[in-house]
Order: sequence, then structure tokens, then C-alpha cells
Amino acid sequence: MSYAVSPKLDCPHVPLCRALDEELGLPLFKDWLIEQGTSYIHNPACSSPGCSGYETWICLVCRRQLCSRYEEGHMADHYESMPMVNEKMSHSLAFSFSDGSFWCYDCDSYVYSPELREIARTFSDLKFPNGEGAPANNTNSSVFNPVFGTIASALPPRTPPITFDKLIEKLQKKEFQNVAVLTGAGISVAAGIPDFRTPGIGLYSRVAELNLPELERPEDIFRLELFKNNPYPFMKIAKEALLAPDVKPHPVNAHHFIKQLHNSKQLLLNYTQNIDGLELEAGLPLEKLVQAHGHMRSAHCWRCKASHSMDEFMEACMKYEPLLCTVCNRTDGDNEDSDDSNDGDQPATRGYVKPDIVFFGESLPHDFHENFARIDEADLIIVMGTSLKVYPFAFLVQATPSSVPIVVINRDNPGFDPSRILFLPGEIEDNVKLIMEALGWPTV
Ligand code: CNA
Repeated sequence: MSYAVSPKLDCPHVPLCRALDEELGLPLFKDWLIEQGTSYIHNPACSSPGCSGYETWICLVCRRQLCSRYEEGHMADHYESMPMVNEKMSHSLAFSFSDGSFWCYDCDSYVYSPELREIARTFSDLKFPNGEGAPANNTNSSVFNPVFGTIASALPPRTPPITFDKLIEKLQKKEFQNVAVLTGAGISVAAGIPDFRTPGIGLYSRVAELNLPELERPEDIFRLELFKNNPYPFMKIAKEALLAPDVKPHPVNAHHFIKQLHNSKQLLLNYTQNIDGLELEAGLPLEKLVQAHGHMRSAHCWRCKASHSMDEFMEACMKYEPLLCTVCNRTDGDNEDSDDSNDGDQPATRGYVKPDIVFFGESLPHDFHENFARIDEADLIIVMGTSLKVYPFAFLVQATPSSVPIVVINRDNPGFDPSRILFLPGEIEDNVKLIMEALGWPTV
């Protein structure tokens, strides 16, 4: 995927729109496009009476076809004038018939997701059955024409999965030059850090055992809205599980394997959801690591974003006293210069310090968005130790062209089509060791 302008990858209106379709009993948008047939696809005239606009968009909510701002701007008028559907969703999502891009008026941004990709591919297949991409005369908004190129390049027939022997052979011969490694908590379990979701031992089971009445679900421990008003539940789990493990964790083979890929000049990037920094401790340079969910090396105030030292935060955790930001909280009293100040019954929302890990409700670091499209450069994808339940990280694999081999090293298959991948089930360390030994790389 390569947009000339970065699209928003976590537009909340995309899933909302899908849920609404289900509620209204509408077919999937891509199936509907197929139903409409090619004459519809090739006749993108504005449906507004008397309008001759041809540079059109289609509303993903009500499926009305209307012209763009380059013509009469009827789609923008449509968005502004139409009432919410079922009090849930405005007519905010639109798809361009000219270049296959998606715009969300509510987010005021181009948007993209695997679901939208399916729509764009269906559209492209219908419009350009030979996969030739956008014709030269279809350049009204040529800034987004790269989208068509990538859709077309995503169309080659599915290749059979790579075998274990072929994987080793191609790594040995350095035929893979741009390996993208996508990792999650499972790779650090052997280092003594529990993952989230493994029943009984994962962090969420631990949170459930603590019986914190403030939490509806264990995931709430990482919800920014909760932390803003009540940092105690997070401080408790940070004190007991995140910051004071019984034994200091050290990198294991999975981390060293990634470093070895870098040493042999075959690593494109390691996209990790982990916050433990064990990849860096194994010697991977920071520029090869995309820490999609942040890290624990520094801290900041959630409200004014002022930086604070992690040592200060850890000290506060050990004392189980929330750390108030010294920049935006002048005293222990009310925040007089805050727009969140006390308005009667509501307690003032204080600027509390939190580690630089991404909570639910926070944006992912720029680093992730900047490097998202680089997944297109990958010639091999290795997924290790993740349930791929957290978005937008999980979009990374879904956005990969089907010609790129995928190796999954995990206890269970996190939802891939099994005919598409080389799946190495079981303990990550065992499988990684097998690969490293076959390559003659040192193990720990
Ligand atoms: P997850 O949802 O807990 O999934 C972990 C996956 O790894 C599961 O599919 C497990 O079956 C698998 N797994 C666990 N242990 C092993 C093992 N020994 N051998 C083989 N497979 C194993 O975790 P995700 O990473 O998918 O979820 C994303 C969250 C987890 C991110 O936001 C992280 O910040 C967060 N997290 C990170 C750490 C860390 O930094 N080490 C620890 C805990 C949670």
C-alpha cells in the first residue's frame, strides 16, 4: 500500500459502518459492487439531479453516488445534510470511483483498512479485469493514483506456502533481503514476562485475580479514560507485575534471532507490540525497531505531555502514590489553568504521569504510521508470539501482498488461512532454535 498522503489506519467509522450494514441487513459493500456490475462501475456520473459531474464518490453508508469537490461538491453536501443513521453514524465514509481511495468526512482524512482494501480490490478487479491499473485518462485526482498501482500489484495469484527447508535455504543464500519480523508478547514469555491472553498465566488473568472493582474487563487496566480519573489500578499492576519481576528478564533466542537477521543484513524491520525493550538489549539498533505500543524507557504526563523520568514513575509506583505532573499541576489543589478544572460535582482531572506505553484510546507513535507502508518492501514476513488481536498493528499482515511468504511461529494460529503460511506451532524458543541451528547461528 502506498498513499501519497498517509491515510488514517484506525478510522473508527469503518467498523461502525460495517456494523450498521449488518443492522440494516445490507450485503457487504464489495458484494454489492459485484451485484451492480461493470456498467455501474464504468458510469460514474453524479446522481444529483441536473449535475453533470463525473469525478464521483460513493457513500459507503447509503451507497449514493455523488460528485467531488473538483466538480460540484455534492458528496460533501450530502455528508453535511444527511441525518445520522439509527442515531449511530453520519454519512461520513466515501469511496472514490476515480482512484480507489477512501475519505472519512468525520475524521477529515483519507482512511484505509483491510476491509476497505477488499472493496478497492473488488472495484479494481471489476474495472480493470486484466489488473492493468488506472487508465491514463482517469487522472482527475492523480495524487492518489499510486493506490491503483498497489492494488494491481496485490492481485497476483496466491503462491503456495514456503516449506521449512526452503526457508532455511533462502535465508542461507541471502535470497531474502528484507525480512519483516512482527512480534508480540509470546516471544518474551521464555524471558519470564507473562503475555496478555494465555489463560491462567497471562497478565489479564493476573488482573482478574486482583478483583479490581473499577475494571469491567481486564483490558480496562490499559484504558486511558480510566487512568485519567483513577490511576490506582494501573499503578497496582505496574507495581506487582510490570516493574518488579522476580528475576530481571534477559533476551532469549527469539530476540537474538532478530538481531542475527540484522547482522546478516536481511532484516527490513522488527515491528513489535512489546514494551520490554529486550530486542534492544539483544543489540538490535533502534532504527530497526518499530515499537508500535511504545516502551517503558520514559514517561510523560497524559494531559500536558511533559516528559518525566521513568525512575520517578517507578518510585511512585513502589509507594503506590500516583505521580502528579509538576508542569501542569501547580499544587495539590485544583488546576486553575486547566480547561478540565473542577466544575462542581466532577472531580478535577489531574495531569498524572504514565509510562510511554500506548494505552487503549491513545494514538500509536508516529514511528508506526511512518513505517507502516514499508511492510510493502518485505520479501518475507515472520510473525512470532502474537494473537494479532490488537489493531491497527494487526493490519500490518493483512495489508501484505499475497505473494510474500509468511512464517508464523506461535503456539496457536492467530487466524491465518493455513494454506497460505508456514506454521511452526509449539514453543517459540524450540522453533527459533531449530532455525538458528540450521543456519549455524549461535543460540543462548
Ligand atoms: P497476546 O494477546 O497475549 O498473545 C500472545 C501470543 O503468544 C498468543 O497467541 C500465545 O499463544 C502465544 N504464546 C505465548 N507464549 C508462547 C510460547 N512460549 N510459545 C509459543 N507461543 C506463545 O499478546 P500480543 O502481543 O498479541 O498482544 C498485544 C499486546 C501485548 C501489546 O499491546 C503488548 O504491549 C502487550 N504485552 C507486551 C509484553 C511485553 O512487552 N513483553 C508483555 C505482555 C503484554
